Amino acid sequence: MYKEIIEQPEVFEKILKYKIPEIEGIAKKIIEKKFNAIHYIGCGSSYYASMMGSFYTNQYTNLHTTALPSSEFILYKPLYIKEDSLLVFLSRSGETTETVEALRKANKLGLETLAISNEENSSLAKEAKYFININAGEEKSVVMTKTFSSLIIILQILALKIGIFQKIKNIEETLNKILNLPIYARNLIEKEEEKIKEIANNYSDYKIIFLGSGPNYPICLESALKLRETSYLMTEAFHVLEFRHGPMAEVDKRTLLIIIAPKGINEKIFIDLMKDIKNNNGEILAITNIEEIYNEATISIALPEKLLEEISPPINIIPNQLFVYYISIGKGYDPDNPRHLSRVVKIK
Ligand code: F1P
Repeated sequence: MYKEIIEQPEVFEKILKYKIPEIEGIAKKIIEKKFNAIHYIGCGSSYYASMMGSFYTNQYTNLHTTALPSSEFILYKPLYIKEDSLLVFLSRSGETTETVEALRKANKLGLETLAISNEENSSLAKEAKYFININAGEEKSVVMTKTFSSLIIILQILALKIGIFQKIKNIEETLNKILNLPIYARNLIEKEEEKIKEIANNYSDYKIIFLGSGPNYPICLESALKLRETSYLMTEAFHVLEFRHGPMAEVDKRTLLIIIAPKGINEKIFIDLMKDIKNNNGEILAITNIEEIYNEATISIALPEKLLEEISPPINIIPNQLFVYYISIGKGYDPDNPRHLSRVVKIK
């Protein structure tokens, strides 16, 4: 896991250097086929990646879109998913039982399918009509790190390319900003890793809750899943303002709220909430490049100065991956091989 977290800058670099034409080719096909909707489907981290795919599709295209766990698609296929929909199946392994079954169900129904996986010889890759290889390199750890961040970069580029073909205004510039992700990832790891390790040691016995908005909400869910997988801790993730609608009652002096706050967010909403959390004796770890938020938090991790919300998710996940890694190590666990979990979840 550690090696895979640390090598993300190089992996991002390779993806951005080699994969954009392939992604554009798929976007072109999606336009030619005149789909009205794209539905993203996956399990676990790949389901959270589906939520990201759906978010970007909402932001950059005029296609209808949803994200579904694979099992829900199998058990309760929504009526709105029909011939004018493209179904996108996401999976690191390409072999997760529910995702493969969901793909087979879609094929049986005569629906159009695209698989995005890190395994080009997997069932998903072979059985879907279209395929994009994540090409993140081998990921040995049971828990997903570099494959997840690489997958969400691909999903953002795919949605952008579709939107550009659809002549959606003011989105072309975002592609150029994405090209800076490797530098941002490298800077963050170099500058903040030691501090993250120290914070993990200090807060490993706290109740930990992740908060974020927009594209960073699935990042909070993914961060919470990483913490559960590697340290067996109960944790939660919420949309920023949803936290006031009940969960606030849980806050006490042993609660750490991890708030993802890159430039571009609604700062006032975040700062007001942070003040309320502090009044309720909670502690706050801000992952931010906004000075006021950095100073308002109990403790902060600095995001690269120019990083904006829109392209920030693959960067924001990195401090949380390191944080949960160091908590797990500190507790004497093996984060690469969580108990009760296998690399590929297969159900008989
Ligand atoms: C999905 C998944 C991961 C989880 C673990 C087991 O796998 O549930 O999210 O961390 O590795 O598998 P996949 O379908 O993306 O291979």
